[in-house]
Amino acid sequence: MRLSSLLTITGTLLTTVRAEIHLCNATIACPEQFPCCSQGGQCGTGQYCIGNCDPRYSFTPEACMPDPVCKNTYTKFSNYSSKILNSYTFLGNASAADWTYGGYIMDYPEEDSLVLAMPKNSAGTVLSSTNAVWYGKVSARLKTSHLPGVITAFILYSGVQDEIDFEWVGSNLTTTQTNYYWQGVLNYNNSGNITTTDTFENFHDYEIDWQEDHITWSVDGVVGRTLYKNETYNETTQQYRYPQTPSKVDISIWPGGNSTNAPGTIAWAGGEINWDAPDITENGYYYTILKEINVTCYGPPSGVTKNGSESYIYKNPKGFMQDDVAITDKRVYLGSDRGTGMDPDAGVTKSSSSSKSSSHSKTSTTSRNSTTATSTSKNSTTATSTSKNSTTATSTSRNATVSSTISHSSRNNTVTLSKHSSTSTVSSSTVSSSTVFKSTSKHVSSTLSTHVVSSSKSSIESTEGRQQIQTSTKNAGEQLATYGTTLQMLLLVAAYII
Ligand SMILES: *[C@@H]1O[C@H](CO)[C@@H](O)[C@H](O)[C@H]1NC(C)=O
Ligand SMILES: *[C@@H]1O[C@H](CO)[C@@H](O)[C@H](O)[C@H]1NC(C)=O
Ligand SMILES: *[C@@H]1O[C@H](CO)[C@@H](O)[C@H](O)[C@H]1NC(C)=O
Ligand SMILES: *[C@@H]1O[C@H](CO)[C@@H](O)[C@H](O)[C@H]1NC(C)=O
Ligand SMILES: *[C@@H]1O[C@H](CO)[C@@H](O)[C@H](O)[C@H]1NC(C)=O
Ligand SMILES: *[C@@H]1O[C@H](CO)[C@@H](O)[C@H](O)[C@H]1NC(C)=O
Ligand SMILES: *[C@@H]1O[C@H](CO)[C@@H](O)[C@H](O)[C@H]1NC(C)=O
Ligand SMILES: *[C@@H]1O[C@H](CO)[C@@H](O)[C@H](O)[C@H]1NC(C)=O
Ligand SMILES: *[C@@H]1O[C@H](CO)[C@@H](O)[C@H](O)[C@H]1NC(C)=O
Ligand SMILES: *[C@@H]1O[C@H](CO)[C@@H](O)[C@H](O)[C@H]1NC(C)=O
Ligand SMILES: *[C@@H]1O[C@H](CO)[C@@H](O)[C@H](O)[C@H]1NC(C)=O
Ligand SMILES: CC(=O)N[C@H]1CO[C@H](CO)[C@@H](O)[C@@H]1O
Repeated sequence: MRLSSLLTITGTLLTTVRAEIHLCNATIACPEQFPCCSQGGQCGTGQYCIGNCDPRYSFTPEACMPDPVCKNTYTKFSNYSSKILNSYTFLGNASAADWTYGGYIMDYPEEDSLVLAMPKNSAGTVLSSTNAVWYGKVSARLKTSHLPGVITAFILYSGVQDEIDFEWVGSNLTTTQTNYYWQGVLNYNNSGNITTTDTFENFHDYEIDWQEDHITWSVDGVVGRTLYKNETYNETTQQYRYPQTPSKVDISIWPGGNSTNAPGTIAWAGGEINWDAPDITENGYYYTILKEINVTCYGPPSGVTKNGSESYIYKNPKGFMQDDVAITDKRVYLGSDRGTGMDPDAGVTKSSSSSKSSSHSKTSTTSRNSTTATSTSKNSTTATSTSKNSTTATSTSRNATVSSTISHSSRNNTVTLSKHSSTSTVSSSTVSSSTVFKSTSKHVSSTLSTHVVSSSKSSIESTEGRQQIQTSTKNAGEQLATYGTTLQMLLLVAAYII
């Protein structure tokens, strides 16, 4: 029994213009104007073209920006939140940061850690590496979330939906689930369990050792599962259905048991989530505590096409297997949120750079005019200040009455960040409202705003259920077009496997 996938699709519609959504999937690629297909199955520019842009369903594979090559990192998340960039404004400059986030993060000095939070009714939080790994060893020291319906995940995930997973279901804290996917194809027999002591109470080291011919999943240095590539051969298609393409590292907390999810997902998640559990009423959120992540790169496979050393691309228009990947010096960042792999500097104003830091990647759900600030500093400012400024920018330029429909807040828009916030600042992704969350903790002065994560960078643990996703996205799109006012949409689509 196991999961699959969570997809958080979020978008902003900031105009009164009736909008049209372009969806993408195996049968429909994105149009030229919105060439990049996000994991949410939506077409857009900017953030849609970096991160986990899917080259298979984009206008052309080149619409997706190349992934920055693997980089050895040893990150201690102690007092680290200010170094993590907001994925909503991040345009791919991996030299600016090793990690981005969507959702809610805060420092937790007491345990020298970072809290990934999931306030009431929210989609949770995802932390993503800015560099890809193309074979390597990735380990994380963390305490998982707990209670039914609450999922913590640590995964490697590629644009074509190759995926290697650790997942924890909050209703069973002694089981660590492992799984893998090849190109998002469902397979009901790929999961496996590792038994440990309580994952909520204890820090454990979880390691994925991803090599060309095998993968091991380890807990505290003990291998709990091994998968050989040769076990994944499909006779019919004569393919190794083995994760084999450059992948980002994601750590996330998400509501598998949210009542709006598919019944099978809720069952897998251990039941419906209780949004009035003490975690919510006392802390203001469910949480995962992250202490450390190490990434150790292995070299690329022998025989790889190498025309540089900076980035990974797919060299064949139709092939997305190991042999289709090449290493180049192609640029990895966009000049603006209008940029795409075909024209990274589209939308960059020539004369001078604008000072606004607000950035909404352009999608087919937003009209041209909704992107007020065309420029985005390559190095986004720190998450906190970015969100503050963009809040201001957004709410002054628009009628930023945030609809209460997506208020993530618990009691009367107030989140009490009591447990983890003693001296920390709270960062959250951008933002259309500055008032949805206000910390009441005397130690936290910052405003915690609702988050809007571009769908290209949202809590992506996705693999399957594209059809469900398509359907839901379309409905949401219609809704947006109908309301036609400043409105944020947050849509969680989760799919499941029995
Ligand atoms: C981005 O950040 C990197 C490293 O912090 C720095 O070297 C580079 O100059 C910055 N670029 C811009 C445009 O600020
Ligand atoms: C969770 O379900 C509630 C309804 O119970 C809904 O309002 C909310 O949007 C859902 N959250 C997510 C992230 O799907
Ligand atoms: C990360 O690497 C450091 C240095 O080698 C090591 O001390 C630490 O235990 C590692 N952490 C994890 C989670 O693997
Ligand atoms: C957790 O899952 C394991 C493996 O399926 C099972 O043996 C164990 O009984 C479960 N524990 C609880 C508390 O459900
Ligand atoms: C793994 O454990 C979960 C309970 O935590 C159980 O439902 C599932 O069947 C187990 N999977 C396998 C492959 O044993
Ligand atoms: C797969 O490869 C491993 C290691 O090379 C070997 O031990 C195993 O027997 C092989 N399995 C199959 C099914 O070929
Ligand atoms: C092999 O691929 C075919 C075609 O996609 C599929 O129908 C079949 O189920 C696969 N076999 C296995 C063992 O996964
Ligand atoms: C954008 O705004 C300009 C001027 O404010 C207007 O002329 C134009 O029609 C608008 N375009 C869209 C797509 O709303
Ligand atoms: C936006 O605000 C202006 C002035 O406050 C008001 O006249 C207008 O009707 C509002 N538009 C919407 C869509 O709420
Ligand atoms: C918010 O709720 C708290 C307790 O739940 C209450 O004390 C406070 O007065 C409320 N504030 C507002 C503005 O309603
Ligand atoms: C792709 O999306 C279109 C339009 O939403 C839908 O008709 C079609 O069934 C989808 N195809 C797949 C394979 O999901
Ligand atoms: C670019 C920009 O407007 N930066 C401002 C962000 O907000 C802080 C204070 O909240 C200002 O000091 C910055 O100048």
